[in-house]
Amino acid sequence: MKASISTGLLLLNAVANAACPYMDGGASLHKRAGESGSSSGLPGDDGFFEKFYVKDGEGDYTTTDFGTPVDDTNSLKAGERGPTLLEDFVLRTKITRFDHERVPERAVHARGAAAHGYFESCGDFSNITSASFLGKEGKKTPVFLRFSTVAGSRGSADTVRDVHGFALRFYTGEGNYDIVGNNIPVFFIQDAIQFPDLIHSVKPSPNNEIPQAATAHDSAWDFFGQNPSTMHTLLWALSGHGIPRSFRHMDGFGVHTFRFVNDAGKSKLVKYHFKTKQGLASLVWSEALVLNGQNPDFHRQDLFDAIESKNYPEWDIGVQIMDEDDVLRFGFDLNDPTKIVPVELVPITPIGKLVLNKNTKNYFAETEQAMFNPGHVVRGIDFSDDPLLQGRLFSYVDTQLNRHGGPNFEQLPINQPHSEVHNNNRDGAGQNMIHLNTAPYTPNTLNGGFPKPATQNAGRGHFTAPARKIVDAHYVRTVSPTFLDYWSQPRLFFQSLVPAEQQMVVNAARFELSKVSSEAVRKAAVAQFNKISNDLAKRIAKALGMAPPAPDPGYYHNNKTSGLSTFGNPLPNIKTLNIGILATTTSHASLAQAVSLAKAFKGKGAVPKIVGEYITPGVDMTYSATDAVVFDGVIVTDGTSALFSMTSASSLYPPQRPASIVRDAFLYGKPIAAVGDGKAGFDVSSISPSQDGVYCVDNSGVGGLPDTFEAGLKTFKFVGRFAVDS
Ligand code: HDD
Repeated sequence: MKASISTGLLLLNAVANAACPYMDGGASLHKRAGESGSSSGLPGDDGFFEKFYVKDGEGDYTTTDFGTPVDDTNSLKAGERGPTLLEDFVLRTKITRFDHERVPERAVHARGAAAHGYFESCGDFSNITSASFLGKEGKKTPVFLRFSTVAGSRGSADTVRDVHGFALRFYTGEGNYDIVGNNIPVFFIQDAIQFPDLIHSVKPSPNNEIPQAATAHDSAWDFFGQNPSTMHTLLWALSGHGIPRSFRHMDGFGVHTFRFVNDAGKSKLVKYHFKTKQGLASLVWSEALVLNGQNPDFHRQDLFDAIESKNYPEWDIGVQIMDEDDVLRFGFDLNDPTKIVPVELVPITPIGKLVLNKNTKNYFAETEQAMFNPGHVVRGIDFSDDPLLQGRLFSYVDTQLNRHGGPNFEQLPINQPHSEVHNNNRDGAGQNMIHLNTAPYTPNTLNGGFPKPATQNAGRGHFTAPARKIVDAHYVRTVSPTFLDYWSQPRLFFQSLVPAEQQMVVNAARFELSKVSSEAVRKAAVAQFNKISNDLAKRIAKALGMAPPAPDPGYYHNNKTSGLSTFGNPLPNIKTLNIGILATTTSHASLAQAVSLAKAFKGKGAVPKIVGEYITPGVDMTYSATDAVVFDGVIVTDGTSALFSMTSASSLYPPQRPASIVRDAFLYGKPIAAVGDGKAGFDVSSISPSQDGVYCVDNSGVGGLPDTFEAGLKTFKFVGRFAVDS
């Protein structure tokens, strides 16, 4: 597309041009004559951005923002060596624009990455919801999904321990619908009024802004210890769910209970689940720590690369569907966001799949300016009385006003619905539309009565579920007694984990609490853990040098549920997994073997990288610049034994780097393999080839290695290597 910046033409063409959704009277403000607009041809891509907004910047001379062609590479000076003149509008406007490039980062979830894609409905669900995107089997709706961490600032590292945001927008034919969820199905608090307290406690200390993107400090644990509602989410965050392998390898949840409402006004309570089709996978903590330095962009890079290589991540979307009368039926309150509904009580009904198939083209315009809002709902969707959700409905609009300094943020390309907008909202900072209606009020006769209010029965308007009602009650500032069991479900979670992941929780709590300096805060936290499980509390207390607490069994039970452990199932395939193939540039045979193994793994959809001492044909990366953390499995080729000698250090890379890659991969639970004398890489760290996930073959057996190793990669983490408290 030729450059499309000349705003002077834009408006004139707009009125003459094709129908546009964004303006009274239906004329386009954005499409220019000669612009064809194009979609990528991918399913669900309606070409919205390309059609209306993409500017490629090629071919034209530089202009100012107001269209005057100028030279913006030299400032205007009084003589060649003289001072710059205040008159230089080119300099002043360029610098002013630069000074204003940043908008305030998100108050929470500042660090994130996003992609476009589509949702495909797997049925006609009009019997339970009138939401149009669920009205027909095979119906595709464009989506935008942003992943994030919560506590860190915009420049923080990806692999910190945190709850991860899963904010999904559907651009439906009847308006934008946002599910602003997380990868953990519960939340820390039950009332939005506590949100500033929660966030103040987890954010860095006000005096020195330490630590960044971490809860391993006194104030966070002070808050957790004093607010037992945090316990359930905290346990999830301390498990593998807090340090996912990638955004693609985590589930998403809507967290709150919502309502589906059909055309007739009949409603159901629903909870959303987004099940990753890549399989659940997690890092281990020591690995995550190294990754923070090795590649702080690890997760956003993974997402971007997967989509570029056409390995489009997918999630199955399902809902747990409950009747209005079920709200207190299960022994807890469905309006309490600290509770899951175990799948044994209510199974998940599939409603479709989500596919991400298109990267953003401009991080700021799309990812940074995306303004999600749980209050973006469409006909067929309604809220619940969850007090956390109710408060969020205020907060998200308010925060966008702060970030964008005015009320017109919904007009930004990424925020615009792909359906028509008609209303009498007017003016404000950054208004893009030229509204032609001179009767911007309702009711009116001068504009034929338009736009008219849309209702349940006219104009397919959004409507509140008729079944919603308030009970006859007094105003209170208190917690509902139906919200007060804070410990049964964290116990259910802990008991549903495999022992190795339970140990991860214990170790994570030990790590975090060891960094807490206040003894009182540590004691309060252990007391809360003890209400969940005496075993858990004793194991944590041990590392903190505290006496083992006596059981506090008020909420102890023996129940378990399924599907909660990150280590429950092998991955479905090895596509996009990174394999480090260690070779040496001193041996042709080693490199040739590496190349042939790489070919075999590429055939399986994996991403092999050949590592050598220096860059030469065949070598992808050097020992000086890589580490075990960037690989999901490591293979050592034959002919490399000299690399592992403890006495012959090479100046080409940090001391013993090849040996530490093999050793660390083993310690992080990854599959490792050696061919021929590459076994020296195991011997130097006393790694026994008889262990699970450790493969040794001679040169004659190298042909079968890809298949064997594939099975190891699917297992992903060999948790038998991790010590568990006896
Ligand atoms: Fe929130 C952003 C998820 C409770 C106030 N939240 C934000 C994002 C996600 C969530 C994924 C990032 C959206 C994006 O990618 O742009 N938040 C949740 C979940 C919650 C939750 C799952 C509980 C179930 N949030 C919550 C409460 C409040 C907020 C109770 C305030 C009362 N959240 C915000 C915010 C943010 C935000 C300050 C920051 C930037 C933004 O909204 O757009 O308004």
